Amino acid sequence: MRLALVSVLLSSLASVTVAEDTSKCPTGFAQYGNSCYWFSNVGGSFPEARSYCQFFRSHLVRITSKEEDDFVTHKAKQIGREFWLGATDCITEGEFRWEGGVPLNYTNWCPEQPNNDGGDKPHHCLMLWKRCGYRWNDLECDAELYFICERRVAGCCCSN
Ligand SMILES: [Ca+2]
Ligand SMILES: [Ca+2]
Repeated sequence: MRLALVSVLLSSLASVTVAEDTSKCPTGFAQYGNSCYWFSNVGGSFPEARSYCQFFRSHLVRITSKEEDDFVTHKAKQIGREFWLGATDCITEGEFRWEGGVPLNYTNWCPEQPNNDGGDKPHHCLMLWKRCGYRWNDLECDAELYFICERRVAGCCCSN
């Protein structure tokens, strides 16, 4: 992680610390279902985005249903930015998986994507593509995008 990112990360800590009230999500995270989501206000490469989410005890978002996709897309449209999602095809070309190795059972690819097409930089990382109505596209992983972190709501699912 670059030094600049670390300092941005630390300076934005105040906006993402865990709230002391009854909210099930940390301040700055939006709740939907059993998850909390943070739409970043800083950009970074895919690896930087992943580290950033880990720092906040979360992971890059995994979209596993049409309903969750609608929630994420609606917010992304409101904000008007493109975001990293938490999947790559780094292990096997063409086989996208969420971080942790989970296959993508729900997808919302832009037509003709994923195309892995980046000349000398192939596309291995998943993003919400504004030009395609915020449907999914694969992109070179060192592109700088905003990103979405997800974590379980507090007290959720502890028996699992
Ligand atoms: Ca690829
Ligand atoms: Ca692509």
